[in-house]
Amino acid sequence: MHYHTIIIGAGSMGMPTSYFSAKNGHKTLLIDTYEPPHTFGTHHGDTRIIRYAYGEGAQYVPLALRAATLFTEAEHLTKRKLLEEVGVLNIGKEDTDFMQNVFKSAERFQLPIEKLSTSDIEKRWTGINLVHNEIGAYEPNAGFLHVEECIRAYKDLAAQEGAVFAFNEKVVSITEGDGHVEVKTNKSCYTADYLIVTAGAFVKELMSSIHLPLPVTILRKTFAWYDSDERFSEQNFPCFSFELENATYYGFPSVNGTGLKIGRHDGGVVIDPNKDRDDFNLSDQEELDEFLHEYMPSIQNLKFGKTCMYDMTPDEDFIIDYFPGNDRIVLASGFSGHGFKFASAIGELLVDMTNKKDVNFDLSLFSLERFKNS
Ligand code: PYC
Repeated sequence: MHYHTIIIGAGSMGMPTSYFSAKNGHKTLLIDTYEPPHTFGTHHGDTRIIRYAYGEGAQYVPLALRAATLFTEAEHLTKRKLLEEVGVLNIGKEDTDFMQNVFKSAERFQLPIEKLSTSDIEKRWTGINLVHNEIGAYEPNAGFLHVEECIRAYKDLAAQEGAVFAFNEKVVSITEGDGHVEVKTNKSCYTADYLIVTAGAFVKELMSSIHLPLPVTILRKTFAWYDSDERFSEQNFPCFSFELENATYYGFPSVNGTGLKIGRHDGGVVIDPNKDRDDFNLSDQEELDEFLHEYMPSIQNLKFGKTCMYDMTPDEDFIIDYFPGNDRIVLASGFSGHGFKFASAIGELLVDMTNKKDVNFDLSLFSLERFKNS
């Protein structure tokens, strides 16, 4: 069977990509080893932060703003609630690159941001205890996305636009043909004019099968929910990140009484994504407890923890590029634990890339070229 576009990987990035491709009138096939939403990739765990005054660099801001517009559009089209504007509070020492970048991003793009002192923060959110002279950057219109709902919304939209799903099919080979690309799965063989690979943690093995080694490391990560009182509810508490001297933590208010959710962004253990991950364990909990003990001391009782995966690049910037020497293949990978918020905009731009349309974003940060000498 021949398609205009085949997308491998129906998770965070692939699902919206299939919608934008089909909406463009392209005969679109979306392949995944499982049927999303599921817990085998990088799109589970209820919530992901969406923020615009970007501490990782101002180059991300237009992409984040476009993503919010598209998620909101998808909300209206599907009547599913995707984005909650509960605010995001970034906390750290004023002189860190991250905090400086948050303020620079806000200034450059005229984003609403409040600069808060230690005592401002402690008075406003009495569950927080700051001990090292940290300051805050509060972005009131940022918040979080309901992850699985986002996947369901784009799955519905893609189906409505006529995208074909090949779920529960595992890709076994990709072959570059003359003017086309061939994809074999354990069940069938497909060809297409264009291939978009959004295979998350499985990208590395797929790309190495067509001789493109990627500097992407797959890490086991953990996050957990804790009992929390009304001060930490989504009505009263924002999403947060703490950029500490030796660690970065992030978290979410208690959504519908589920409890405060927290995770550690840095660190993690290298794993094989094809093997079962170790369950959330005591040492995972200790890492979170240590942070909570110091910064949110009233939070003490773990409810439950989960594990997930990050596909990390060495510089934590994404990979969004054409396959070297073949612009029929587009690659989006290495989202390094902070990609979900951009998923809708990335879906749209990947389709623009296959259409050879001018992409409205500066993608130089995401090029494969940057790894050339490493
Ligand atoms: O993008 O805010 C974020 C984030 C924090 C941890 C993982 N992602």
